[in-house]
Amino acid sequence: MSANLRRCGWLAMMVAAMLWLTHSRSLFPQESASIIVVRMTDGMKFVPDRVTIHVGQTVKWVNEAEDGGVAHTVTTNPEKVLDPNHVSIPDGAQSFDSGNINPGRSYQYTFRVPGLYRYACAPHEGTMRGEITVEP
Ligand SMILES: [Cu+2]
Repeated sequence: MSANLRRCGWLAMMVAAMLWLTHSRSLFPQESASIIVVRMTDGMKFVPDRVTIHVGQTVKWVNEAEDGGVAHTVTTNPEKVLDPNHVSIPDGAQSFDSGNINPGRSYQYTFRVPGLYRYACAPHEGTMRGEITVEP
């Protein structure tokens, strides 16, 4: 085999590899694109507290407190909060409740039913509330 042919084969392999890379990225869109992060801060807030997503997208709540900090929850369950008017879910959806999310931990939920979700952190519902609008 001549040196030219060998170089040609190497080039073809490089082109194939690059094509595969660009193609596979479009076949498997990066997960981060569909996961929205909401921080749970030491200031007892959800940041951002209003998020708009589409059906099938996932919201991940992250407790950014250091070790020894407070636990938070994410709940749409009216039985988990003092004031049931602080939470609501659209018709056809099921309520969810994270339970305690300790410092450094997270909780995620994938929204399948469109509509407005109003949620709260049960221990801090006075200041810690948020909304997720899920578009079809
Ligand atoms: Cu909290």
